[in-house]
Amino acid sequence: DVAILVTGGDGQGAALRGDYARSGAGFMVDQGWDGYKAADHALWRALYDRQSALMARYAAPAFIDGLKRLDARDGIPDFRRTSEVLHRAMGWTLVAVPGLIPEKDFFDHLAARRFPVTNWLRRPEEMDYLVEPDVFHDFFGHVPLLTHRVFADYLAAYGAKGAQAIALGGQEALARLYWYMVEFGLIATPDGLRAYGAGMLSSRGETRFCLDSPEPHRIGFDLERVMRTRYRIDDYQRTYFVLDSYDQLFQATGADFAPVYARLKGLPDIAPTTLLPTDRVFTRGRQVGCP
Ligand code: HBI
Ligand code: FE
Repeated sequence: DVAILVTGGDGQGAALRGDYARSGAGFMVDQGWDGYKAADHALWRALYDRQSALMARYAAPAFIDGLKRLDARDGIPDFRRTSEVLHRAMGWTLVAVPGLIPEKDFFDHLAARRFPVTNWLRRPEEMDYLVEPDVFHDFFGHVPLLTHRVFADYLAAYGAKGAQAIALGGQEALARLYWYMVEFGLIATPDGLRAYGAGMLSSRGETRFCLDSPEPHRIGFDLERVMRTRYRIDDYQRTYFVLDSYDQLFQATGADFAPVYARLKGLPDIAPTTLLPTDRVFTRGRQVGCP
């Protein structure tokens, strides 16, 4: 039964909410845009307004630019329309999926410049938090940066690395790279640190926490450091990694990861709260209340 399980980051699994029975190749489904109700669009606008109000202070300039270009405030966007805009800009399209899909299919979509977007919206009582990605997380969080040349190219290059990772036992390392640099990435700008990750920018609480809180570490990006660091899926992150530029991320994926995975096999994982002497520290977190 495909609906049962997709294994999350560090091995945690969960039952999934979407309708997987209707999905075809690559778990693609019809978005079913005509099926959204007025209440769904209203909830979208509430989420959108709440979140977009925070962006000027917290989000990276490239994210803010992309969000404006998507013109998605009025209601849950029709992916066919957004795909036209994205395809003209960067060669990406959006495909609807029922929710989390197996890693292999996920990587294949990214490599083909198709971004999988969940087609259902959370319930009103889940405004602040839900476990699985929904259309608000996937679209508001991820799609704006698909309008940015370098980041869009990075994400496709990332997807193209999936098959090798699966063959060499590097999935965990590759998944951590996604988690820290696509879901929860920070970037240094002339005005200070800014967030560009979908995980924090689709969450009202973590948008503020990731930049304002004295608790988490903020450490300069280093590919192998990121790949060795475990992460939490049930709470705000204890460490965020900081890019100097999206180019830095793209350059890092230019390397062959086979020797990287081989090296990582001999090295221990790093806990989410650990700071190493070799880290380039932007801020050292207090890590209060963390084991
Ligand atoms: N499926 N729809 C969806 N969205 C994701 O972000 C996603 C996924 N499947 C697997 C997956 N992410 C992770 O394993 C990534 O770390 C690769
Ligand atoms: Fe995501």
